Amino acid sequence: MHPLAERIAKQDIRALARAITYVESDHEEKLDLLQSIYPMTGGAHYIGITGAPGAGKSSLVNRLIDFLRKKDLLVGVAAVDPTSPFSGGAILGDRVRMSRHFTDPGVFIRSMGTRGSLGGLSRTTKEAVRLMDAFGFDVILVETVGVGQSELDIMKIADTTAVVLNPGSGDVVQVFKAGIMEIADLFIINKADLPGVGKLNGQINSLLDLIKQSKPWRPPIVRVTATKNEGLSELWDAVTSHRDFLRRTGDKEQLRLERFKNEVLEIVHYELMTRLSEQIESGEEWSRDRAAADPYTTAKAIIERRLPSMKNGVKGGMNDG
Ligand SMILES: Nc1nc2c(ncn2[C@@H]2O[C@H](COP(=O)(O)OP(=O)(O)O)[C@@H](O)[C@H]2O)c(=O)[nH]1
Ligand SMILES: [Mg+2]
Repeated sequence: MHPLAERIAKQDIRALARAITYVESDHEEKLDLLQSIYPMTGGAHYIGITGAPGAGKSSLVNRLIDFLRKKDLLVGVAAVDPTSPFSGGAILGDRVRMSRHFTDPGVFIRSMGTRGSLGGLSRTTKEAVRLMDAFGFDVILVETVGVGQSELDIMKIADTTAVVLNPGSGDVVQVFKAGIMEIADLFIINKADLPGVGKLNGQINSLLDLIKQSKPWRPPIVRVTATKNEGLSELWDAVTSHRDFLRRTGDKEQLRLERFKNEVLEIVHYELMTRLSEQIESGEEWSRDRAAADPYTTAKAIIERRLPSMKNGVKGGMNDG
């Protein structure tokens, strides 16, 4: 077992932080480490929280941490929102708001994405969440801005995906266009202290009628005012109902299997691409085929030459266990 994995198993928080740095920096022992911690995962419930910048995701996460800590649950947070107060692009007020959690050993907050990672933000985040799961957090919150494909990809790891909307903002249309509606398990109308809650509720319901007809789970809509700490228990009830639904219907297994498959593909894709890109950039691969003069022929030649050896091409330790 990787020594960091052993320390993570003993709930050594410094080891967890170090391990996430390994993941972010594509450390050469990263795959060994992830392989070691994999059997320790599966205990946490992953909650993705997505929504436009300013929707109140960080405020909500902050309140949820308090709420869950009162239930004695261990909470891990991965913040992918570059503007989130956890990530350093922060406004002072938010930092102060968050800071009390830093002294609580039952809370671990890590911001992702400010560092560039070769593996891409979504992969790095998944791996960080895995590490937190192995550590033994009961609930892992992933905050992300719902804007691009990588955010959508991040949400695919969540057991429960919550989409945060605000009354009077019109962002429900954006959410619909971006395909986020389909992945939502739960809608949070945050800033329910503002006018237009009923209207937004109606809009969400109409859009749900359009897309969700065949699904057995209809995403509930909960109203929250994060700044006043209102609606948190309703929100948690909705999350636990969804969790129970997943367990009852076996969808959780299905989800994990689906995830497993996607992850294998991602790892294979990434490992092959990195190796091949290195060779191509150093001229090892493509210079041999340069005479072919067009990129298609050259690419084809490279693929044809590489394919037979692919089964031996993945970094050590990946295919022996
Ligand atoms: N009126 C109102 N404002 C809120 C509420 N929740 C958050 N805000 C404010 O919305 C702004 C953006 O919040 P933040 O949590 O940083 O949003 P994020 O970008 O989605 O993480 C901040 O000024 C918050 O104080 C709420 O329930 N009601
Ligand atoms: Mg934020």
